[in-house]
Amino acid sequence: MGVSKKARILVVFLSFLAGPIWAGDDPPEFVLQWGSFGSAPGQFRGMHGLVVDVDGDVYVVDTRNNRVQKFTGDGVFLLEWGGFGAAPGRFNHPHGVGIGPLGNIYVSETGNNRVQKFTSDGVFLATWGSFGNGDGQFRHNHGLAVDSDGNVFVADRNQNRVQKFTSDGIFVMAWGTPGTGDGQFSGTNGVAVDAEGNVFVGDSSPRIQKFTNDGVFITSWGSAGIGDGQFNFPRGLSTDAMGNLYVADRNLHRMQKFTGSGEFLTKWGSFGGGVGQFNSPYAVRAGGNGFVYVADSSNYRIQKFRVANDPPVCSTAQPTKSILWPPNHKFAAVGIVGVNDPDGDEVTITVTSVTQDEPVNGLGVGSSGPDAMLQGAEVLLRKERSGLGNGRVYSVGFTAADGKGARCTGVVLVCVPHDRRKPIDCVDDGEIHSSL
Ligand SMILES: [Ca+2]
Ligand SMILES: [Ca+2]
Ligand SMILES: [Ca+2]
Repeated sequence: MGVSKKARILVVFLSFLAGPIWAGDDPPEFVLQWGSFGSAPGQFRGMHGLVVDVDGDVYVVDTRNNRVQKFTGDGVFLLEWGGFGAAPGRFNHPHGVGIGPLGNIYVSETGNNRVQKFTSDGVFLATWGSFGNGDGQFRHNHGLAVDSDGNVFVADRNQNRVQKFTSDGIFVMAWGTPGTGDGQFSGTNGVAVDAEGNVFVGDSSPRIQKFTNDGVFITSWGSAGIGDGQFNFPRGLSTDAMGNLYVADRNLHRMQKFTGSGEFLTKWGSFGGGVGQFNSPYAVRAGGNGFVYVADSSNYRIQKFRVANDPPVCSTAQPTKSILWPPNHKFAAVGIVGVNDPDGDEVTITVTSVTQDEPVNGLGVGSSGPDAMLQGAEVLLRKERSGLGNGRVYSVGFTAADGKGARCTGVVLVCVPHDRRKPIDCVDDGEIHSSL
């Protein structure tokens, strides 16, 4: 017996005091990479943006080749469009890219000071923008993001502002002035939008600022440096489905991940050409299915990572009822609560086994059997104990799955005391009888 009887009795009662625990966030794991220097399909010359669609396909803005390339999530080349020029469908230094709720692809071009809208196969749909200071005009427009309503946010870098447009390019509003105060910018670079419509902007202060969908300042974080939560050039921003924010720091050659309110979660990467290293990473994008892609620009490759998934924590589990009374031989339904997932995943509980420290049928315990019935997330336990004993202890085994392939197993104890005197008499005699 690894756990003393006393300790097991204590667990029954102390488990009510246990709260949720936080287990941090591990860096994503490298999965694969593709690309090399050149202009053939699947080759790159400086990639400043990328985006992932609902099917998991990846669109890469191949900046100095003036084209967009589309790949499967594993890097198989699908198609490309563009070519140098100012005509519709051509590019002059394309930078940021976003994807609309209908799957349309929006590309921000610094050389032509405009935004172009395409189908997911690269068919030209619309364009807007020109060089200048007015509404809907740009001066070196960089990052671009699209919210779930189709609004398009463009980081208008040299004018230290963000401009918001409808999905068809009608100017809605702009915010930002030069400076380092709240709502001010030192060169807007990266922009991202979460599922609630909050807008994140990275500038060269360097820091991240968070705004409402209408540009009202919410919070900011970051300063110059190499510590956790510090930046040099936060160029690429991406939210994930959970509302976290990834930041690609071009000059520090690393990724950082934060909660939506700026709490540091993890980081990875260093300067170099090895697996998981970076050379001027301009863009990061969290796709579905837990994958994160990085445009490792001066290594002329895309690296794909898988977000580490922590299993749920079963040690904090509690039964919904730890004492069953009165001992009238009837069934009581008992569930399991208190299992938390460090990643915030929804946890599914399944009760898998029940044992007890008294015989199912025996002297003074009644001839009723079985004494437990599995009901998925719950178990029915018979309110029964030996009249000659010291209380019956049920050990309820369960698994908790997070829907992403990780699970934990645990046991909670439920007691039918001998009587109602205090302290409650519930001694686990250690004998193992299946209750089923
Ligand atoms: Ca998990
Ligand atoms: Ca029985
Ligand atoms: Ca007992």
